[in-house]
Amino acid sequence: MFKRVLIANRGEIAVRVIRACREMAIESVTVFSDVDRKALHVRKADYAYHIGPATASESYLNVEKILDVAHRSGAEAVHPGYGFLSENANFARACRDAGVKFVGPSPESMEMMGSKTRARQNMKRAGVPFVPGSERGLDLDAMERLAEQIGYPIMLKAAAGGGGKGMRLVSSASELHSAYENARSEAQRAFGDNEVYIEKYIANPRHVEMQIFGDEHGNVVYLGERECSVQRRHQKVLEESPSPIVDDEMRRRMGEIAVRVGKAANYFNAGTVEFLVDQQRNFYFLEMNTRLQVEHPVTEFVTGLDLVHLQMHIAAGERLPFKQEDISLRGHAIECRIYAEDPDNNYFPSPGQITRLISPSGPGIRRDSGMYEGWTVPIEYDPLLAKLVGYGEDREQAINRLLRALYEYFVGGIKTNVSLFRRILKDPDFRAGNIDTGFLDRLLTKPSNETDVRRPIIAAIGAAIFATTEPQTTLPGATLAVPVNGSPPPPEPASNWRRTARADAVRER
Ligand code: MV4
Repeated sequence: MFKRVLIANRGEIAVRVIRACREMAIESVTVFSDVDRKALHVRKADYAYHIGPATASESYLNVEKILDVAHRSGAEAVHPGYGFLSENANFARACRDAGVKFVGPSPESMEMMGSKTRARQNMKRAGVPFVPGSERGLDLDAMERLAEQIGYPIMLKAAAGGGGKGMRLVSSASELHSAYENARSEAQRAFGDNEVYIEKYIANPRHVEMQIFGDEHGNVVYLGERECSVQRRHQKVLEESPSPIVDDEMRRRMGEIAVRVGKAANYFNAGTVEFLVDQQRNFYFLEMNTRLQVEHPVTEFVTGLDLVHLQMHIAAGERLPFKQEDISLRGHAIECRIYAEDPDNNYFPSPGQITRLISPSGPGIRRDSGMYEGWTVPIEYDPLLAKLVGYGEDREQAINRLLRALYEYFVGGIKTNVSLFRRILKDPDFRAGNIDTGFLDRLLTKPSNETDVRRPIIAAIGAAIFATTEPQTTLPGATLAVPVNGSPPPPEPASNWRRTARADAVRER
């Protein structure tokens, strides 16, 4: 096993990987930019190196600087986390050339999945069902003919795209020409590649993804699915495992197809195969993510595995320590992504100093966080602060534990989306498992307690009481100085319990 690993990331995922390193007696090396000097990952790591200004291209995305730290620190491997360099095949290749092990798949696998048309060609050969359409970029003539054949509405997608960038919905033949020109120029600007292909449009799909894991000896297994339909503007908000619509039989079919995808890509380490699921529960390969994902904790809960430990063992050349039949799923896990964003201002990013932080815990709760009281959330990066994950024997227990934990959560000084999860988890459609990729937009157009006009007044009263009762300034049992003029001693300070109960009572519900 490695003795020292460089973590080329920041925030909660860097902390997550540091924790795994500590458990495995691996020394952790981290990097930080100017605005991250006081970040939690810097405090928790064994070593931390300054790599430059806040601008990611000059710090967390800078291959030379990251590899320079790997050499100077003596790290034998690099864990990329998610985002930043995690899906950059050139970085994985540069690591290989520099003799530093990349904790992830091969650059060749990453390249295959980086182009959606290349992925579709390979999946066709491997017999994987994907959304009907073209396997390569088309010119306008060919596009018009295929669109007629498939039938409108259709979607145009950029081959180099992903995560919703460079997509166009086309409802009729008359719209195709201009949509095609727009999609091409947008793709050229965004990705430096104007290849555009066509897919049949799936209305109100669900987004379900399958976790896979491969070793460097050709073995690939699946570790169950995650339901990721609760999203807004292609940003996931809440994920769960298992999916409420996937039964054992569908899981086995989807899992076997995901393994076929992995094998067709000579895939190793952690990967995720994304599917679109239509209203008849047909599912289609969409794309593959060649990294550990934000939402991996829900899979860890239901499988009982530690995916980061597993990543390290696989990167060290070991074989998968289990076979498919050894994997069993138990219970239900749901993850809430806590973002620094303002629910009253269209979920706009809300950076700033965290002046007060009260964090939940208790039965079935896991919190992966990159924040602490007193820390200032920088504006330069993704506003994800923490992930709150609830586990239960069944979905209802997971929901109830999460709701309880969300009521315990208090983040002061900045705005967060904590209140949004209280709405989602109480929503009858959500509780019934009736969710698709349009669920959250529909929920946000419904009126809620959160838009009550009395809210600012209630909040102001609550804040005033909170400010005078928290934090505690007098030790319990301590008597205040008795004035010399002989007036009666001041009343006993309220007990800790009473202060806390008062503070709780005035916080928004
Ligand atoms: C689609 C689709 C409907 N039909 N493709 C959006 C993100 C990108 N990875 C794929 N996306 C979609 N592709 C066809 N042929 C609907 C979406 C889509 C979506 C997919 C997954 C998760 C959330 C989504 C939200 C809106 C649209």
